[in-house]
Amino acid sequence: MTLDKNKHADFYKSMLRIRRFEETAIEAFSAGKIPGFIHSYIGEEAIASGVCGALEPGDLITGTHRGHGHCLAKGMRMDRMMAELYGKATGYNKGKGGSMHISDFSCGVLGCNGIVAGGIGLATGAAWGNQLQGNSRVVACFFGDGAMNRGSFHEAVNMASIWSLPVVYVVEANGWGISFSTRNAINLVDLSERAKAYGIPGVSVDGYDVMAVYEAAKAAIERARRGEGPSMVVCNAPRMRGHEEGDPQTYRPKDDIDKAKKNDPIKRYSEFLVAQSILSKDELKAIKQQVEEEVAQAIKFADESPYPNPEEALQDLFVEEK
Ligand SMILES: Cc1ncc(C[n+]2csc(CCOP(=O)(O)OP(=O)(O)O)c2C)c(N)n1
Repeated sequence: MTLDKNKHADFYKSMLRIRRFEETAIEAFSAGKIPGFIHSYIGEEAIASGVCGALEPGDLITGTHRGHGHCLAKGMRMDRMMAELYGKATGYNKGKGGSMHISDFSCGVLGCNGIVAGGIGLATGAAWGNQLQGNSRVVACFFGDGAMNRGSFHEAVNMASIWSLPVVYVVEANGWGISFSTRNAINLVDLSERAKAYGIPGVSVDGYDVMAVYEAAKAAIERARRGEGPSMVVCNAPRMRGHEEGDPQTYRPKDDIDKAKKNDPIKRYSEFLVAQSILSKDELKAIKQQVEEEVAQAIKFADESPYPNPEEALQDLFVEEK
């Protein structure tokens, strides 16, 4: 697939935005500015960037507990994202969602989710809603390889298949569910083989390769938009960091971590862009500069924003009784 230069620049910028957001959030977390947990998306940037790069603005996504990258790739603002992580009133969810529960319906982000596989039912329901409304929206549903073993995965994917729902199941196969290796949890080398059991197309791609992800996602999204039903795209992207910040990964061989880091998807992609004369080193530098400015502004915004008033603690949590 040949892509134009602007698309490559968009992919590079999207991946870098996610990487720099995560690195900066980790620093802020270590400095005690962010409560709770950080499950970083470092190493998985090509997945959200490739999939969201194939979606239309009106399409929908569901994220996971590792969801900052999903939100950024779908077009959410970095400053309000960072403020949400800080628990500030200016955050997307007024600081009440935090790192794992960010949503922005105006961007088509139906929500990240602290419940493993929690988004699969929501995405499938949203796809059913799209079908009933007769609109052409597609839902991309991100989840980890660990989530594939939950019952809701089976129920939702089966339902999407029999009703030909417009949803793409994107498996972020980083090889681990916390400290439990996927190899010990699923007796398959190629996880996309599971798709066969539901009678839907399944494909496995290199999840470090944004172009491969884009190509596979595009085919699946177009199929869904034509009304031909769901697909599964498994993106293999060995986890580059711990499950969460602070995880010492003592359960994992060191060379496994080193191998993942050596393959860094952003480094690989930038080397490819320069070697193929698609973007020059100066053009990459200019994109980096834009991202650095956005990150600096996001941190300043989060630092300077107020915390929500305690009196607002119970607002927006429950549906009002009529
Ligand atoms: C229903 C449920 N069970 C257990 C947990 C605890 N938990 C949080 S993340 C996680 C592992 C998830 O692995 P995977 O789906 O592969 O996503 P990854 O963290 O690798 O991105 C578990 C078991 C949870 N949050 N929700």
